[in-house]
Amino acid sequence: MATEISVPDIGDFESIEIIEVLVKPGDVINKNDPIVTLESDKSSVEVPSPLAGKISSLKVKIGDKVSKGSVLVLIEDAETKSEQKSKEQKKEDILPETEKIIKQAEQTIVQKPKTESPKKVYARPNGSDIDPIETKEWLDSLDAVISKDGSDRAHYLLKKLIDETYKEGSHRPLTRITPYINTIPPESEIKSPGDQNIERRIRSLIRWNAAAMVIKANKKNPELGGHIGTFASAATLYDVGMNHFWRAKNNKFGGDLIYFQGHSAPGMYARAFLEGRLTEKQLNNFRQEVDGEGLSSYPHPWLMPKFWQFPIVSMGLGSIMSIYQARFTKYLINRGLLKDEDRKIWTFLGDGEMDEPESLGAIGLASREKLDNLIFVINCNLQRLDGPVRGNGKIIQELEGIFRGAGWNVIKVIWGSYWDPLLAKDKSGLLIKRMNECVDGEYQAFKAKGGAYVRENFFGKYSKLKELVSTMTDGDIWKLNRGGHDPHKVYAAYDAAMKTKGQPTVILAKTIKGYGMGKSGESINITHQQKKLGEEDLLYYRDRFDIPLTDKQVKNVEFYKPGEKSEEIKYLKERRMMLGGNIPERTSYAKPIKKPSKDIFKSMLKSSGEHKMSTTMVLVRMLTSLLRDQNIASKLVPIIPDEARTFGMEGFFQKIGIYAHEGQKYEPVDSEQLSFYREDKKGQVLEEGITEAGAMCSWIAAGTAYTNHDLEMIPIYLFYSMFGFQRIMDFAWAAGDAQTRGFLIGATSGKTTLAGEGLQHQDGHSHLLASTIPNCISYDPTFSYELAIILQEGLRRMHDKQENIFYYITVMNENYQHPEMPKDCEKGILKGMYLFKEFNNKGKTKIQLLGCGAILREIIAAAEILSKDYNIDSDVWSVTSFNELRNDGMKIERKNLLNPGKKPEKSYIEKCLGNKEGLIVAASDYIKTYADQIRPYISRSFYSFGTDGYGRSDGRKNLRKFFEVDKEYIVTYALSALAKEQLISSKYAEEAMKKYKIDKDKPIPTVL
Ligand SMILES: Cc1ncc(C[n+]2csc(CCOP(=O)(O)OP(=O)(O)O)c2C)c(N)n1
Ligand SMILES: [Mg+2]
Repeated sequence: MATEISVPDIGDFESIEIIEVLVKPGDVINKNDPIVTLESDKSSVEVPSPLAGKISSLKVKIGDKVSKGSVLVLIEDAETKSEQKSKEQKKEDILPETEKIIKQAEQTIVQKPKTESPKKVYARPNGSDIDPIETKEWLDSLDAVISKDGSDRAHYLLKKLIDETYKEGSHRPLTRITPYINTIPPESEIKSPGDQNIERRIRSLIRWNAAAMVIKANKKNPELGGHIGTFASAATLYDVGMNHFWRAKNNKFGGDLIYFQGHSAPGMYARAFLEGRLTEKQLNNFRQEVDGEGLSSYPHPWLMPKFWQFPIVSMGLGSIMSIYQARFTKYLINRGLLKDEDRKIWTFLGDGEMDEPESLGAIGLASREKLDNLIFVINCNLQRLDGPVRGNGKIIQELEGIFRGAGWNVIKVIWGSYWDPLLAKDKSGLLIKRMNECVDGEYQAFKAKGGAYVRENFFGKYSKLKELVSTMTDGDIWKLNRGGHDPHKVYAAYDAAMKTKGQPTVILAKTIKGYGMGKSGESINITHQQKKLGEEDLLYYRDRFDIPLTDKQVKNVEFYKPGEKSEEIKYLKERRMMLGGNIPERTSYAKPIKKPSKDIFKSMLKSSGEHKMSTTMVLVRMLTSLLRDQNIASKLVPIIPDEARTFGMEGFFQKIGIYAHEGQKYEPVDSEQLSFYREDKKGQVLEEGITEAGAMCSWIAAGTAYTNHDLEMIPIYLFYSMFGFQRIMDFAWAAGDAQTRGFLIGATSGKTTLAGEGLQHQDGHSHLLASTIPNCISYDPTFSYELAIILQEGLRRMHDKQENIFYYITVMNENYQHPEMPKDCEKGILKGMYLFKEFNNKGKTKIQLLGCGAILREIIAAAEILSKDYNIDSDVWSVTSFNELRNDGMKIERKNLLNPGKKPEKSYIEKCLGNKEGLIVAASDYIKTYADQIRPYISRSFYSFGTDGYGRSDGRKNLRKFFEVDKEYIVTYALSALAKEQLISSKYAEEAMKKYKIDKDKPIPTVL
């Protein structure tokens, strides 16, 4: 007797979408087995069956919207079931030949639709096929279409059908995820041409040497650390790429770019050792870099500049950096600067790493810009550092949904070839059902606990599945491999990824963390940090991978490298030769960009007269001049995250165009205007939208094009100074490691100079952040000529002389007049300070006044007051960089300390101030620590002022008063400091305080 199972009371929800149908007609289910999954905007929920029985028909499909009372399935309940049981009983008595005949006969019988009216119950719903015959007809038609016209035609028809149903009011039956099986069916797999035996042997040797390297280092010194489990899980993923796909850079081809997962570095070293690119001594010095000839813990181009290309290990950065790398490669191609050779960018990521916002933050851009030159390989070993990535869910399914939703081509490589016959044999669909229902926490345990456990806990859930593996031993079950460890499956996935057009591809490869490590590490929670293996485990590892080492050699953790003439070494080298050379390898053949002629910024060295300008405008003007320089024009890459108008750069839109891979498909709303929003396939401006991280990644890609594309480019990224280093410090650090060349411009900088914007916008410390990066040179200039000299020198050093440094320069939005450049100050501008003006004509007392950025003008004004009102002389120094002064001071101090017997050398700051009279007062628009940096190199009284504390919104005048860096405070503090030194009476300072209404009792700004 059939019973209707319908949607039970589900609270306030109405019209909820079915996202999964978990049963089909003919399924025999138990009470509480899930029938469908419903998803509202708040949650998703499975609807379990209130009855045991056989599903006779399915009334819903994926995408349907249901409410309380909607019928889901018809089920033949227990009564029917007992009838069925007795039938089955009878069936067993029939001879096999007869059974065959009956089966054939049954297939030809068209079942009559049931006429009895079903019993209606509110129930835990189910889902099934309401008309299996009709379904079969459709499926047969589909089969016919596929075999006649191919799967593209089938897809077209399906899409048409979906669109039609949508028009008729039904909702698109769209799911974000596919079943938990491989995306590529076995019959569509392209087979690897490789010799699997040799490749396995090579892989085993790499595995061994990688693990041995970590173990040896830690035997020597347990402080050194390292990882075995990560590479162990990823070895096949790398090997298939190295043997068959990754083409190296050479004189005929630009080379694929591979972003290796940072902590799988031991595997790359182990391969390079077999290739003869690294010596045993270097391997012995893994993570011991100080004395040279050591190997970096992770990929650090700064430390291994001929080997590593991409600094990866801070989780998440690899993902977004490679997306922008792929995008920048297309930019260069579209602009006609680079040949299109179908080069690919491959990025290896951990599944745990995908939690980082940076990992997923730019995947939309990758599909929007159709980056089919980009392939992600996510090693889904289901574990991160502490434990499972998604113990209660399935990371592969989650990532599939996310990437598919973002428009990526997703290839799941879940099961290895040993599963294929089982999947083919299982006609009940139960195997896939079981695969779908297990969570990652269970999958992890399956691999940690052995074949018998898998039989009981995976297959054992359903008797039919248990039956399916009944002829297999526990050992056979244990060998049922995961896709990411199967070179055939990995090859097929890589091949498909290489051929994908119009979309980026992500390969989700399921692997086992600590693969091969046995009880000591395989699939257990502590695997990540396992850096030692006991003797027994080592012997197990040797045996598991057939490493030809004696027990004694194993106990000594010796490396193993077969002779040069061995099959393995010959094969390995031959494969790389066929693919054009070594990977990874870092080289550069970029031609330098000739520095611009000296007079390109001539007008900027002159006084601006009455004309007032901000340094931002000065910079934009200089960039415009550079766009007229033949050598430079095409190489400039202006990068702006949706702030061009703030910085007055909208003129660039029309002039050089905004890069848009599809050109401009619309008439811009402002097309009548001069600076209209012009998008162009050959556009030069990278208008990034609101993503400082993305903009920074573009800057890194452009600033390392000299090595990745052998093209020297000049990236200049202008950001809102507060949203610069503070926001993307980790990228800036990686940029230094990658030896990025280019300009970072902190626009609207200074805590009191950016007025109304307030606390979150006012930058008082970016220079200090910049100072922490060893190869970053930073300046806080005030006048147009300073900026001109600095920019010219930057171009010369970075792009003509090709020094591996980058520049951070702050510019402001305060308009003022710019004086003519004083004589002979170029060197000083670059070294960090020069004498701007002397006030020498008045009295006996003198002081040294140091100012930078916006506050230099307050210092100049203070000097005038001191001279005019108090007869105090001063030397006014423009400090373009306290950071540079400190660097020089540090260097000279160190040299002097190391040469105690020699005449001490003078630091630059001592050379400037040594013969000058008077105490020193310094002020900047940054926190005091900025100017304080030079204190150790000064042997005189030194007072520094700055803008410590939270910013707030107000006008510049009020802000400078609040932070005590305006001319009146500087005058008052200078007078007070002179009084303290007993050079003048204290009354002057007291008078000044009255005159300028300075409140002694006002709390220090840091507490306000
Ligand atoms: C930004 C950042 N945070 C933390 C770490 C420390 N860390 C290194 S590896 C790791 C776990 C990585 O797990 P997963 O991404 O799954 O990689 P697997 O080793 O499993 O392949 C963590 C937390 C890091 N390197 N970077
Ligand atoms: Mg992982």
